[in-house]
Amino acid sequence: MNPTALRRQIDQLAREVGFDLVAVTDAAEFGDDRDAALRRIDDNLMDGLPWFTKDRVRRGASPGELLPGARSVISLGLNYYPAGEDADGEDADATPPGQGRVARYARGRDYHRVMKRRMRRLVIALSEQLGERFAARWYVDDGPMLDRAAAARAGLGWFGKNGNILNPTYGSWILLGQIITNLPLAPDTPLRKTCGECARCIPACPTDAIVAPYVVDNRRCISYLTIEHKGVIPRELRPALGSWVFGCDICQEVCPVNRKAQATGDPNFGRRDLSAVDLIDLLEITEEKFRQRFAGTPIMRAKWAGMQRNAGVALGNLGDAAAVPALARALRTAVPLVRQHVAWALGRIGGAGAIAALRAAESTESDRDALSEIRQALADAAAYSS
Ligand code: B12
Ligand code: SF4
Ligand code: SF4
Repeated sequence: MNPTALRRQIDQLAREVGFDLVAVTDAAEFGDDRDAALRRIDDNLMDGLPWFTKDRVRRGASPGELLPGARSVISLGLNYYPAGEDADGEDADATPPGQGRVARYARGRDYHRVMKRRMRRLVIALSEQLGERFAARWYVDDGPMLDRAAAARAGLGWFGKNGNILNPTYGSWILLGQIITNLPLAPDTPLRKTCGECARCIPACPTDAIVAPYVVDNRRCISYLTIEHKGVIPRELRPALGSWVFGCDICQEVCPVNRKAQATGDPNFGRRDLSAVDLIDLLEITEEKFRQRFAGTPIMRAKWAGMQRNAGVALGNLGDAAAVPALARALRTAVPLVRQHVAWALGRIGGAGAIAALRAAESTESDRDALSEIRQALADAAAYSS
């Protein structure tokens, strides 16, 4: 098959198995991206992700090391923008009171599984059509490759100043993956588009995590804090989390390129029951019910206690006294990590009920860190009410 026909075949098969975007780059090293990622590690901006090592970056930047004989990288994009949403700026997803927000990519099935299955089908279908086997390895997110770097060089989109890859049709609401192969494919050219003068996403970030254009400080990003981070959320960052309980979409919601985003027709994404989650239910959910409710979704990654912790912080931020009885119950019964955050929430809400719950817990709390949070929360509550 000649290279043009082969390329057309790949485009068609990729769409048949369920991808929205396909672009190709060669298998040369991603030298500039490797260096940028190594610098990011040196600057401590990837702290908190112990698996994101220099060795991993070096290996991932070199397709030939991941697949001996690699000639091409097929970059694939999957649109996950939920149907039924008005893609018109920040108000696209007004969350009802008492509800926590879940990032759009997580409102459905775990995309790693969805995309890897499709990539496998694509490789099998292609080898059937070619009548021969070829070498291929595929990665989605959890592999060592820099997924965005591959997408940018293949021309699937351009790097936005919020770090995300933007596509002219789908904006940044796309998940990325790539197939490295020994097939010699004609590469596409990178897009010439840029963000231009726009910089809206940078001041919009509530935790100031976008420390410079294209540079996100992992430790400040709400996505890290609510999903990957398993410990205590720094007190000074908690107010900025707002009602996000899993991930964060703010730097994408404010992006003008995303105004034109098209909704996906893919039933794996856009579960309405996950767009807003009742915070008190989430705080009080049992581990068994948590597993039943969120099985197969990315939310499982934050784990039961992580999501209870996040619910506690979000309830503190909402500041509604109606949450005090549930927070007080959690202060007596939840695991220490959650007790720490619900103590903070009670301190923020304040009032007689919250103070009484904190005082009662102060005399029985056995965990040193939780006790310290309870005492700080009592001081906070006193300061707010004076
Ligand atoms: C670690 C990680 C995170 C971390 C750290 C984020 C980060 N900025 O690196 C955390 C947990 C915070 C995170 C958050 C999110 N993530 Co994430 N994450 C990853 C992961 C696993 C690695 C990213 C990585 O290598 N970072 C290292 C840095 C160095 O890479 P980079 O940020 O892309 O930086 C490049 C640019 O800065 C560029 N560059 C440097 N200087 C300059 C200068 C100019 C002028 C230009 C143009 C470019 C440029 O070079 C760097 C290297 O290529 C990838 C999957 C993968 N294997 O690649 C997913 C991935 C990046 N995440 C993804 C998503 C969806 C998200 C969230 C939107 C989820 C959410 N809604 O909560 C947020 C977005 C946060 C943000 N604004 O970036 C998608 C992005 C899809 C897209 N359209 O871009 C990916 C690709 C997963 C996937 N396979 O789809 N993520
Ligand atoms: S995902 Fe949220 S916290 Fe992270 S950089 Fe974007 S706006 Fe900031
Ligand atoms: S908000 Fe503006 S600067 Fe940020 S990614 Fe979108 S276009 Fe680029």
